[in-house]
Formats: sequence, C-alpha cells, structure tokens
Amino acid sequence: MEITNSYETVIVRTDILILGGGMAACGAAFEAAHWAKKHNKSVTVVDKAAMDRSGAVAMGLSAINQYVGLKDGDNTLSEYVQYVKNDLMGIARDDLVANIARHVDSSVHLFEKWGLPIWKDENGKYVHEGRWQIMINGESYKTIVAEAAKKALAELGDDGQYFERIFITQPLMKDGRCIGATGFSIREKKFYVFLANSVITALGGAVHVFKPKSVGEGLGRSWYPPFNSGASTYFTLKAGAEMTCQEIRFVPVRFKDAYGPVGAWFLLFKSKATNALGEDYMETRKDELQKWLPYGAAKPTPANLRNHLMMLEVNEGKGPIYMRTDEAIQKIVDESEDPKTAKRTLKKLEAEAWEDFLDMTVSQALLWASTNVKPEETPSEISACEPYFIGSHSGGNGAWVSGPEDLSPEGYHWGYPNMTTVKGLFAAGDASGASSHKFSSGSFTEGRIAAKGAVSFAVDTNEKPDIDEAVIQQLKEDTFRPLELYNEHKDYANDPNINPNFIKPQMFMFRLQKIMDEYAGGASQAFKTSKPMLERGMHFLDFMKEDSSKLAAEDTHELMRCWENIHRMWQAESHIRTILFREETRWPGYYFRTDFPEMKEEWKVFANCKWNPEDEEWEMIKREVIDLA
Ligand code: SFD
Ligand code: AMP
Repeated sequence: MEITNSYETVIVRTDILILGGGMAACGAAFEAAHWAKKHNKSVTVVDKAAMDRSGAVAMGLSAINQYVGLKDGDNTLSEYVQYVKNDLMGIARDDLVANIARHVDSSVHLFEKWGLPIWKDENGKYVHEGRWQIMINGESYKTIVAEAAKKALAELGDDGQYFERIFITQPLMKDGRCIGATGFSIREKKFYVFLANSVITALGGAVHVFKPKSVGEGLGRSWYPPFNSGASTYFTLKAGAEMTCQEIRFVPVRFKDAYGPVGAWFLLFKSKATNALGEDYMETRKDELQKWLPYGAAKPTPANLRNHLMMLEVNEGKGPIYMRTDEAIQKIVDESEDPKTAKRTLKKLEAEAWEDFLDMTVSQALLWASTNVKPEETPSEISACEPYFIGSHSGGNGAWVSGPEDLSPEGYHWGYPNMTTVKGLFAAGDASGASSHKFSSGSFTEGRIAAKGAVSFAVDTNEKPDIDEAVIQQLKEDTFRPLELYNEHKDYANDPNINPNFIKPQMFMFRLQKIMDEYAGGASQAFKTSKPMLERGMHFLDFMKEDSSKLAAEDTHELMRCWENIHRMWQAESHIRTILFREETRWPGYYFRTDFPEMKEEWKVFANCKWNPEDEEWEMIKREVIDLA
C-alpha cells in the first residue's frame, strides 16, 4: 500500500454536499446558499473539472431550450407537460416535468440579470427558436452561471466552499442513508472524504458507453461531452437508489462528424431534411407514423420517430441525408419584404448560421470551414449519432425521485422534493429521471428545487454523520488499487499498455463499447437488439465486471480514466437489464427490439431498476404512469 499511503486523507465536513459543478449543481449551489444562510448551514460543491467550463455547457450553447413563458401567457403548464410526454412516447413523470416548468422562467430571468445575452426582437421580447426555445449568445453561458454560483457560496463565508478537480468515486453510506462521498484530487496527492447531512448528485449524463461513430483520428468527438462518464447513475445505483428509464437512451440527429446541433436549423431557419434524392421523408413517410399512435400524430413529431423515418431512408440506401440549409436561407431571403434589404438579410442569416455553432460546437464550424461549406450555398449532411444517457434532453434515464407535495399523486411523493429512494440523497439534471426536456435552464432549476429539499432535510435531521477509520481506509485502498496494480506489475512487459496482469482504462473502454455496440443495439447494428443479443451482451459484461478489479493506472489522470470506466460499466449494465425487461419497442429511432417490434399498451409503465447493496442483487420494477395533464 506504499502508493495509497502516500496520498494524504482529507476529511471535509459540511451540511449540504453538492456533487458536480454543471448546470444542475450551479443551480443547487445558488439556492442552497440562500437557504443555508437562513438556517446557519454549510454548503460544499465538488467538481471533477473547473466550474467555469465544466460539463455539457463547457463550449457554450446557442439556445435555451426550456422557456415556458408562463407570465407572458404564451403557454400553459399542461401544454408543456403534454409536449414532453408525447416526445417521450408517453413515459414521463408529469409532476416532475410540471414542477421544473413552473419555475424555469425565473431561472432564465436570473441568467439574463447575470449578463447572459438573450436575443430580443424590436418589441423587446425574447426571440424564439421554437415554441419552447429562445436564442442566446451563449459562448460564455457556463462562465456566467458558475460565477453566480460561486458568488452565492462566497456569501456564506467559511460555510460556503467549492472544490475543483476532485473526482468523485463512491457514495458513503451508513444505515441505509447517504452521508457523503469519496473522491481524489487530479492535481494533488489527496484522498477526499466528504461527510454531509444531505447529498445532491448532479454528476451529469454518460457518454462513450456505446462505441462512438468517431473513431481513430476523431476519437473523443461526441455530441454530449466525453467527460460526462456515468458518475450520476453509478453513484445513485451504488447507494441503492431506485432508478428509472434506464432503457431510454438518446440518439440525437446531428450534423455529421462534428455533431453540430440541428435545433436552430429545423426550428429557427425552418429548414427541411431530405434524402439524397431531395425527398422530404417527414412527408413521404408520414404513413409510418400511424403505427405509433397516439404519439405518431403528436405535433411536433417525437424526436425518436423523426429519427425512425430518417433511418428508414438510410436502410433503403437513400442516403446521404441532408439538411437543406441553402434552401432554408434562400426561402427566408425570398420572403423578406423589401428586395433592397435582401442582401443584408442574407448576411445576417449567414452570420447567425455560423454563430449557432461557434457558440456551442466550435468543431462543426471548423469542419464547415475546412470542407468549404457555405451553408447559404451548400446543404450539409446529418446523421444519427451513437446513443447517449442523458435525463435532461430527449432521453429520460436517472434516479426515481420524490415529486412536489402539491402536484404529486400517491406513489410519486415520499418526502423532500427530488430526494431519491435513499434517505439524504437527492438528484437533479441528468442525474434524475423521467423529467425529460429540462435542458440547461431546467437542469439549473431542478438543482434549485433539489437544494431547497436538501437544506430542509439537513435542518430536520441536523446530524453530524461520522464514519469508521477502517471504512475510510478500505475505501482509500479500493480507490487507489489501479495505481498499486500498475506499480506492482509494470516491469513484466515492455509495453505499458499490454500486460497480462492488468488492463488499462482505454482498452477496457473499447471492450465495453464493443459489447454495447454489437449486442445492445449500437450504431453499427442500426440500433437493433433482441433478448438473445442482450443476454449475450450481459454474458460478456459479467467478464468485464470481473476484470474491472484489474484496471491499472500509471498516474492520477489515468486513475480518473479507470474510475470513469467503472462508472460507465454500471450505466451499461442497468441499460441492458432494462431494455431486456421492457418487452416491446416504444422508441423506434432510439432502439428496436427485433423480437418485440411493436409498442404495447401494457408497457405504458416506467421500467425501474435497483441494485441492492446488501445482497448485490438487481431488482426490476414496474411503476405506473399517472397522467395528470
Ligand atoms: O442544441 C463530476 N444542451 C442544451 N441545453 C439547452 O438549454 N440549449 C441547448 O441548445 C442545448 N443543446 C446542447 C446541450 C448540451 C451540449 C453538450 C450541446 C448542445 C453541444 C443540454 C444541457 O447542456 C444539459 O441539459 C445540462 O447541462 C445538464 O445539466 P447537468 O448539471 O445535469 O450536467 P452538466 O452540466 O454536464 O454537469 C455535470 C457536472 O458533473 C461533473 N462531473 N464531478 C466530480 N466527479 C465526477 N465523477 C464527475 N463526473 C462528472 C462535470 O465536471 C460537470 O461539472 S442542443 O443540442 O439541444
Ligand atoms: P437539438 O438541436 O436537436 O438538440 O434541438 C434543440 C431543441 O429543438 C430541442 O428542444 C428539440 O426538442 C427541438 N427540436 C429539434 N429538432 C426539432 C424538430 N424537427 N421539430 C421539433 N422540435 C425540434
């Protein structure tokens, strides 16, 4: 244990512990600081990266995708809930969606107050990208939000602190309650033990569980950030919390190879996507939607069904699929009232098209530039990405959390808002499930909701949890085992990456991705899978679980990579188990069960799962979908 013992153990005690530094965590920090001050409590935030540029919003965004406009009377809560429910083919928690939606506008107003430029029209009203989406100049979005969170913590003096570049590994549990977390510094030789009264997990979604389409020289490019590596799912599962919608992966359609988002093109520029022959498949294939009623008739067509129609084209060899940016821009120019201003309109549209990517997916602008794409002249290829796990966009996976007292029906509410089924453990953003379409603004808002609950929990319980020295030592040894293993066996072979005594994290990740891609319906399989395929995948995953104790790391950075892949592996297992459990195809375009190719009324339920820390067994659970809207 020479290496392990060379790491100093640092114990941090706090009342409210916020894990992650992304949108949900920043919202949680902002709100927790407010209530903590009133109740004399302390708040601590821990991020694996630097909050100014961490998480999904690191590169910025060009739209806020959840703004309901309640006060303006533009929309109603129930319309939003209906929209989300349809988009998820009937599977969403109305109470959670409504709770976020009724508070989200005030968060957006705060962002504006803190300096985020939101587009306005000549009447001073927000410029909408779509009904629920508003346009921003969002390159510095995350920096602005992180600054506000840090400022709120600073108001608490010594009772408000944040730790950056600390990787969270495990939950700390005592008598079935979550009392903190362990982690290690990426920069210093320190092992951290955070002890808290209540814990909020907001550790983001999961990327690179499936083999990405970008391999070789493109490895690492993905739509969602590669540093979101399944920590939320791992943390809540390991704590024994019930999880929901682990089967709902999100397969976004994106500009091919650089993953530029399509929303602004479809909604703001009203562009069409066509097959190579110029046919608008949303028109020519609309009869297919009749097979997926009532959701097939919903407006807008659910994201997975839009994908499905596109994939039918590709399967018939009618690709490439193109976003007709040229036609969309020309149409707007043609429709501009005064021909004299047409040139100016064209310039403005060109600038907006480039900025859409420069604000959130810089690499797409680089790809356009390097391949001589002029969006006003050249259509651009789009395609389906690899699957992602993200509870905040058009996916749904995450922890099963308690809803608000005033909205939630029986079974959806068991105490503090956004508390998981584990006492003292809360979840928000990508970490909480069945409340899709929260995006950046809704994740921040849900963080605020969870924080209010977590402060109440800390006030009500008012304990200072402790943990045995021996438990800490064991957790420390588990954390640093990959470093010890490498050190012990490194001289056995010449190549540090090839050694029969251990496996390096990159190799481990490649193996995991291969299993998921080939057996669990990844991109190479056109997202198709079946019971025999899933069972075969599970068989190989069992070997991976065994081999995970042989992960080895040369340094602390690689140690982080080891742990990221342990987290991904748990995300993978819960996904395979839940797809297997749900014997139907509900989200064609995200995945297809070839053995159960149709949607079934009896499966209009939540497919939940749970890993029991006592006997280490998995349990699959059906929960009712209760329609409130
Ligand atoms: O166009 C650990 N998103 C969009 N939202 C919008 O509102 N508008 C858009 O335009 C959006 N689009 C978009 C979006 C994301 C991306 C990547 C692109 C485009 C290119 C989605 C939102 O960004 C997303 O919904 C929220 O950010 C989710 O918030 P949250 O808090 O659940 O996740 P996070 O922000 O990624 O933060 C995660 C944090 O956890 C940290 N972390 N810390 C310690 N230990 C560990 N083990 C950790 N693992 C992770 C991270 O560092 C981070 O701080 S569009 O496509 O629709
Ligand atoms: P995206 O860029 O695909 O992440 O989409 C951004 C926002 O626009 C999200 O709220 C999507 O649900 C929505 N969106 C994207 N494409 C469409 C479409 N074709 N029809 C309706 N809504 C869309």
